[in-house]
Amino acid sequence: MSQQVVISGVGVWHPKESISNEELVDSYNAYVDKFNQENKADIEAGNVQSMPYSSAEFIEKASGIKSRYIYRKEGALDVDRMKPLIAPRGDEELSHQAEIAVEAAKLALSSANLQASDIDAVIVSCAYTQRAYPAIAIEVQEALKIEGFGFDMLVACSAATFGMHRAYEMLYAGNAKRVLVINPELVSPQINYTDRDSHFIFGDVATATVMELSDTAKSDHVYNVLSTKALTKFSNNIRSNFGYMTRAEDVDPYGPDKLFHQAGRKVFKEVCPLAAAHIEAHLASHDIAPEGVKRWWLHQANINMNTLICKRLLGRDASQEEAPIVLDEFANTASAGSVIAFGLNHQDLVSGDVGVLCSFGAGYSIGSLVIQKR
Ligand code: CO8
Repeated sequence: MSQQVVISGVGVWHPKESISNEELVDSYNAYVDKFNQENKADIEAGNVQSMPYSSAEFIEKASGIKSRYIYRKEGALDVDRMKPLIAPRGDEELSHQAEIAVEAAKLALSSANLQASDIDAVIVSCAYTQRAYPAIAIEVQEALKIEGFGFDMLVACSAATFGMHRAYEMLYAGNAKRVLVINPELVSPQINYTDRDSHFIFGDVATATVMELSDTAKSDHVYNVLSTKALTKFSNNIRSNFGYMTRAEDVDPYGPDKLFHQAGRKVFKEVCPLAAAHIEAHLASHDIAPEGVKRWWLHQANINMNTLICKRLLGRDASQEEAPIVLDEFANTASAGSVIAFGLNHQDLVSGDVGVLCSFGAGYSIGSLVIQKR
């Protein structure tokens, strides 16, 4: 193969507002007090279960998360609301999700030393899109004045890596010359802030990468994509059932089962070995041993998962330099986590250094790219 697909730019955008564990827990616990007080008689009669308190110490210990960014903080901590308050926008205005996608895209373009007019394909890949159509990618195309084509794709936690996989194939097929892969993870509207098992997990962010062929790439930090590898295996352990069918089903479209929910412990136990085996096999296809990897840009769901996966691969703990953790600041940002880790920790590698970018989670879905600094 004479041509080489590369990642030539990356952008990480986050909202200004954030919520610390302490703020989140104070609000949740106040909600619990209110709920338990309002349902006192039913709780005492055994008809309703009392709600338990959350704890900032638990959250940090169980997940490594200390804070999370949020697109609109107003409303999310209000015990009478418990969801962000986001003003609706008309059809003639830029949608919220396209707006944050454009922010990340501009950062990625600038890091690739390119203009929007250099791009000829846009993939918006993330855990949710705010509507079915027209595609957010096509709205972004219009906002940035990009000729060519665009489409949306959803693969939950692996949307970003799977989107990069599609870009890789499109470039090798000659169907596009430069592709913007954007991950506007505007997840806060789907978080159940009244569920202590999951209220702390997610944060809002938008990431983007530029992928092109090596001979056109002119940025300071170009990464050759040696190959891509994907795996999916159906699991009900992470679900979000909100969707267009609810109108016909006569059910509450915003009930707890319609929002994000999971069996976190099961996910942890099942996904860690799957991810470690997947990465090991991907590296083996290049005759690269895990010790030969300079940096691990892993999915950011839980610090303990990343520790375990690295230990399985390396037989020892990985340092923060080897496997950077960003979820303390960002929390789980659905598919964007590994791209944030890459975006904030890739400039110091030298020519020839190899790294692994890998997502794992809902689906289950695992997506990896073995990349090498040019
Ligand atoms: N405060 C205090 N106690 C708590 C809290 C809390 N907030 N939450 C749970 N507890 C309690 C539990 O009830 C349990 O009590 P008991 O022992 O009495 O039953 C105890 O603490 C221990 O609970 P767990 O066993 O659940 O605790 P874990 O150590 O397993 O930690 C985690 C829970 C952090 C959820 C952990 O299991 C985990 O991270 N698992 C992996 C999950 C994962 O990777 N999920 C993928 C997420 S999906 C994704 O990334 C993208 C999806 C799309 C995004 C959509 C966004 C809206």
